[in-house]
Amino acid sequence: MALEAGIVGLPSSGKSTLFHALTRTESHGSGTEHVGMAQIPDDRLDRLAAVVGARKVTPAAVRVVDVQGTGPKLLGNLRQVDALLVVLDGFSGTRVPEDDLETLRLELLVADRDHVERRLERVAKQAKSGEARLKAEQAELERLLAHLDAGRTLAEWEGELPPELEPLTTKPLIPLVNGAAGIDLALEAELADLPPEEAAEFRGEGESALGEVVRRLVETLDLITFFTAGEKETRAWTLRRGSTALEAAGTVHSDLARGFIRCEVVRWDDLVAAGGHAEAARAGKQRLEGRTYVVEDGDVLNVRFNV
Ligand SMILES: Nc1nc2c(ncn2[C@@H]2O[C@H](COP(=O)(O)OP(=O)(O)OP(=O)(O)O)[C@@H](O)[C@H]2O)c(=O)[nH]1
Ligand SMILES: [Mg+2]
Repeated sequence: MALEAGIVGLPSSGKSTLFHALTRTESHGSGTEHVGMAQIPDDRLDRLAAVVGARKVTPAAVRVVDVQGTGPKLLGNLRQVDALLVVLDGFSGTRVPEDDLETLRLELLVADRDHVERRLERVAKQAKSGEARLKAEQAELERLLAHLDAGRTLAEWEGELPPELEPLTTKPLIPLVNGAAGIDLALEAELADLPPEEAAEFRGEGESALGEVVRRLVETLDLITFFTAGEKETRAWTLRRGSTALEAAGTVHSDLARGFIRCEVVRWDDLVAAGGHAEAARAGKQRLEGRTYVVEDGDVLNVRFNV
């Protein structure tokens, strides 16, 4: 399952424009939620693909969700995302981005408070049965509500939060000022519609502003990239830092995790320098690792499996 980022912001701040720029798909229409994939640019991938003569090249991607508007109910659609991209209007000249960020933090707080209150109502009803577990959850939710009503966030709660709660205020926030002082989303959305070569020509040397957004997202989620480099397909994958070879295998396919035997590992630059898998092996650059091996950024993995 790909990691997921939700886009939030005040009305007309440029949320759908960011969604379009990131995913190159439109976010219009009647639905309350649009989902797309944002590719993670990575120079290493093309160099690997060239060396192994890959027929297909697939970048890693993060899922992006654009919800229409704000308010507790709509923000509730974002309870399962891993991080929030906050779009702030810095282009119209009528807003103060720092103030809007504070407003948005408050909205998230209110959404979490409503969520806790609704859950408390439900659990309190069920707890009338006298079941100890429900009584305990009711008491915990009452303490949480008091904490929130004192103007504090769930991130400031000491101790464990009930796992079912899926709070918004504990998610990492990535603020983006939309405008000349930050990222010009209207321009990025236009560039996203151009063929990649033309967009690159327009940009010249500098890193794409959008690339910067994706980089911040990857950093915030603490992700690393590993590769699979085959002739049929060469592909980049993301993984939480500290994950094992077994978890990496599961990211590629559940069969690879189920039937995991061993894993050949070569660093991407060693593979490129050697000029191919066989050459890298002959040069002693390839090693065999087991399921508990902690995958490093830039590793090329070939999982040996048996199902
Ligand atoms: N000049 C300028 N206009 C922008 C920029 N970003 C967005 N806009 C315009 O602002 C308007 C709102 O942009 P959207 O991306 O639809 O904003 P939104 O946050 O999705 O709006 P809602 O979903 O209605 O809350 C559109 O007319 C955009 O063309 C920008 O960077 N510069
Ligand atoms: Mg929108």
